[in-house]
Amino acid sequence: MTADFFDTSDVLPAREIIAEGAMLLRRFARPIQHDLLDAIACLSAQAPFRRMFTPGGYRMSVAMTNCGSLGWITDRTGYRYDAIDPDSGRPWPEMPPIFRELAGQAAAQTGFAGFRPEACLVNRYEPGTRLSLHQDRDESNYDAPIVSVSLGLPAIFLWGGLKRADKTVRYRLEHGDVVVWGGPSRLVFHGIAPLADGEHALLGRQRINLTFRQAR
Ligand code: MD3
Ligand code: FE
Repeated sequence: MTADFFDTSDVLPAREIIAEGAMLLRRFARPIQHDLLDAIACLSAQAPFRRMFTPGGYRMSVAMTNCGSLGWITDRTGYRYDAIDPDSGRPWPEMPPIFRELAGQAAAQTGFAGFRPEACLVNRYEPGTRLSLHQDRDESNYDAPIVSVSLGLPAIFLWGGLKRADKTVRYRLEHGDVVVWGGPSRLVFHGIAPLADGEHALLGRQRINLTFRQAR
């Protein structure tokens, strides 16, 4: 088994620090990947992915849905959290217990005990899809972190500063990676570079990202 001497995949640091308050747990979600994908199939059958419009009139290239008691939406009138899916007129699907547990465990591991997200935004990327640089500031409570889970094709995550013009650093986020964004990192500008084409063994030509939020 000499080849294994240089295989560091099982000795990666538990937490990689991106910035103060931003911690990457590589592959953290992999043990429950199948449960996560089953739950995403179930919730997106009830609340299908859709491309929403921004207040500026552009249609986003990312397709989105939500689960939990609140969901993030955007339309011509603005960005907000709402208990009702505007496409169906019904509440968003309930947050699957496995989602809640994953988010809570990741937050606890990185020093944010008692994380109770009521919203989970589910983003779907296909090759070419991007998310331009933005801040997440529609939540009323910036003391709580945001927990993100990457599934499927890898993405280049752009990590900026507190001003839009600050230079960005690139991180590759892969299947199963979980990042907790809190403290001084909570209001940092960030985005996703256009998704490169590829084929993922479980998800095919797509990337799905979950973001767990305490919206109020
Ligand atoms: C840093 N999503 O939904 S996840 C978003 O991959 C969003 O779909 C991206 O940005 C995605 O708003 C990036 C990483 C992420 C999420 C929220 C953050 C990083 C963050 C909030 C504050 C700081
Ligand atoms: Fe964001």
